[in-house]
Amino acid sequence: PRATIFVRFRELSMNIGITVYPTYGGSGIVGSELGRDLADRGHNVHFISSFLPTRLTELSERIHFHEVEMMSYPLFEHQPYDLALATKMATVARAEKLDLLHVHYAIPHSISAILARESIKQKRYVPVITTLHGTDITLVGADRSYLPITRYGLQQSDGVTAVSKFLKQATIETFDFDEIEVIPNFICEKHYRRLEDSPLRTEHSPNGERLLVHVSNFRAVKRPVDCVEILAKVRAAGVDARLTMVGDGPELSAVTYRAEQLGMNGSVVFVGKQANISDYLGIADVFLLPSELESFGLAALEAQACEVPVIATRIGGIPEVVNDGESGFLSDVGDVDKMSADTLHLLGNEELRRGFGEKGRELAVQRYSTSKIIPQYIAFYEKIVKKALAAAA
Ligand code: GMT
Repeated sequence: PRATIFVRFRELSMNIGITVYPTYGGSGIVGSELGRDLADRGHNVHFISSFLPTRLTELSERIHFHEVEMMSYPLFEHQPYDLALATKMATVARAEKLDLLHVHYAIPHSISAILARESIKQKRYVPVITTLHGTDITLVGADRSYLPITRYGLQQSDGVTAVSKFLKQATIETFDFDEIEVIPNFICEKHYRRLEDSPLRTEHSPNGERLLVHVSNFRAVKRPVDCVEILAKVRAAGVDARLTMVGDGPELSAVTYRAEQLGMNGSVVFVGKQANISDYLGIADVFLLPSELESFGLAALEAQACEVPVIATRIGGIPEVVNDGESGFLSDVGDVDKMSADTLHLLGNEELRRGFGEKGRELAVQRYSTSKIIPQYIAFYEKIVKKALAAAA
């Protein structure tokens, strides 16, 4: 029998399945915030994941959560999460009459979604949209062990988006696949803004010290140790500065060790994972993002929205987000001399620093506000659902 596709009319709401890594990561944040915004616009959003995504603190009439259940069996050395996810996706797609499945991060989510789609297509064809975020292409996907299956996931998805032009180009080069629409990440400009007179600022700069902030998941690719090197050079130049580091991850012990070696212990504060990153960005003087790889650099966008100049590396998608010499300064990876000199330049000229902050907010709101980006996703959904309908007719 021919596949049946259930399409709603343009003016009606869609039933959208979203899968993310629910942990502390950019793709999880983007997928969760996209779902929340879609629900605010009247769509029904069904998150399908191993647990409730971090940023999704509340469910509502239009936001639903379906937990992937895992059967534990002694024969399995590793539990087959991908299969449990595919099963859950298929079950939810039928029960909730999903119009599409939108997965964030290719591995394994796109493969599970394709499996789910294929397993139920005689009853209902549910198009799969894959959004590429970064290491799903540049590290994990490019690794020999995952490359063929990642390519298959791209080819078999009904639609593919990437969060930056850089990532689209990287996907073309690695996978020889170019049917990709670039839809950049976004910010809610009401949530991300400068916080004047916040008690947190007094807590983190008790004696009026200048405040550097870093936010990441402390993986090696983020080079968080460079932040401590920059702080040490800034302080050695006679500027009374402190560094607040938000997040947690495998590099944390290397950072604390280096801070101790450099005698910076008293000037660095580690606050761990935080639900509200804007509380910290909103009080910063300068934001540090010395990453080795960054397909977009969501934290840099969030900092700019909070009027904070960004000191970052000239890699991946960062130059698409940060205007070098206007909203921040970019350097080569590992060039902590230049990054600290740029930080000192900004801290030494308040008018310049504030000007960079204002420019960053202007860029963030003009290019990346939810009101600009979410409609691009909705238009893409409509295009893909229509295409799938036409193919089945
Ligand atoms: O690719 C990763 O490292 C993980 C991923 C995530 O899920 O946190 O981060 C990527 O996606 C973010 C959201 O689109 C981007 O802002 C990050 O730049 C990107 N990270 C890298 O490319 C290293």
